[in-house]
Amino acid sequence: MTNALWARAHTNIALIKYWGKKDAELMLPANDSLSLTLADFYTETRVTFGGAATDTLRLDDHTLTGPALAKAVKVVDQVRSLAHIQSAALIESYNHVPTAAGLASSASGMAALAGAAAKAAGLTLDHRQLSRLARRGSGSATRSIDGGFVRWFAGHDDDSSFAMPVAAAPELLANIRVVAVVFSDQPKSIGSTDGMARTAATSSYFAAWTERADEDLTLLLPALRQGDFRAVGTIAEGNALAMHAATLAARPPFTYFLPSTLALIQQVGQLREHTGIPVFATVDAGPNVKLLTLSPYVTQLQTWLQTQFPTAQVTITQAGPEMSYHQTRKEENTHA
Ligand code: 2P0
Repeated sequence: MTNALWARAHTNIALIKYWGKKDAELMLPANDSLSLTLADFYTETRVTFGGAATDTLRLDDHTLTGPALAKAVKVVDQVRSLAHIQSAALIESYNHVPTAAGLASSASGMAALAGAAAKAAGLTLDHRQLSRLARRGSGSATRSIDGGFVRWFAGHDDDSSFAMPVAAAPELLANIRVVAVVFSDQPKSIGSTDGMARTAATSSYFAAWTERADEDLTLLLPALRQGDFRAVGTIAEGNALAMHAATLAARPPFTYFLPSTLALIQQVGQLREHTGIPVFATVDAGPNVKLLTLSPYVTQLQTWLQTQFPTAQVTITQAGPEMSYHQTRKEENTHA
C-alpha cells in the first residue's frame, strides 16, 4: 500500500528546438529552446521509496530495464541525494501519449517522474528546481513542468539550466492548435540523443544552427507577447528546418524526413500562400509533421489533409497546463 501522489505532466512541442548538448553529464543544451505544453498528451507517475528491493520501473504495467530504467534512475538518484534517502524506488508510470500522435513521451515521462519522486521524498521544490531535476532524465522534460509557452534557459551549470513560462497574448494561448500528422509509427533509425550528439560533433552547420536558434528566440518572444501568430509560425517553421538542415551536414549525414514529410511541408506553404490560412509546419526527430494553426481553421485543415494525405493519422490538441498532483490516476477505471 502507498499514499504517494500521482504526478501528471504533459508533453510539449518545441517551436525553437533543442538540438545539441554542451555537457552530456549535466544535460546542458547548446542553445535555449522554447515549447508549447500540450493538453491531451501526458504521463502519470507515482514513486514509492522502499516499494521494491531494487529500483524498479513499471510503464503501463510492464517492467522496463536497460536504458529506460537508467534514465529514470538518474532523476531518482538526484532526489535521493537531496532528501538523504537510501531506499530503492518503485516507479509506476502510465503514458497517455498515443503512438498515433507521433509525439515523444520522454518529456512528459521524466517531468512526471521528477514531480512524483520529489513528492514521495517529502521535498518541497519549486518549478525551477523541478525543471532542473527533470532535465537529468531527458532534455525536453525540462520544459514539461510548466504549462503554456515555456523557455528552457541553456545556462552554464546545473543551477542555471532550467525552464520558466514565457508571457504570451491570452488569445494566442487560447486559440493556438497543434495538428499532429503521422505518416509512420516505426521507431526511428537514430534516436534523439545520438542524432544530436552526431550533429554537434560533426556537422559543419552546427555553430550556425545554435546562432540561428538564438536569433529565432529573440524574434519569437515579442511575437508571442503581441499574439502575432503568423510571426510565431514563420519563426517556428524556419527554426525546425534549420535544425534538420544541420543533420544533413553531419558526417555521416542523416535525415529524419520521409518523402511525405517534405511533401507536406511544401504543400502547407502553398496552401498558406493560395488561401491565406495561417498554418505552419514543425518537425521533431522523426518523419511526422506537427502543424501549427488557430482554432477557426482546424476543420478546413482536417478536410484538406484528408484529401491530400488520406493515409496519415491526424490528432489535434491545444495548449496544456502545468504539472499537477492527484490522489488517483485520471483514467484509473478505464485503463485496460
Ligand atoms: C526538442 N527534441 O526541442 C527537440 C527537437 C527532438 C527534436 O528534445 O538526449 O529526448 O534525452 O535530452 O529530450 C528530443 O530529445 O533528448 C528533443 P535527451 P530528448 O523537443
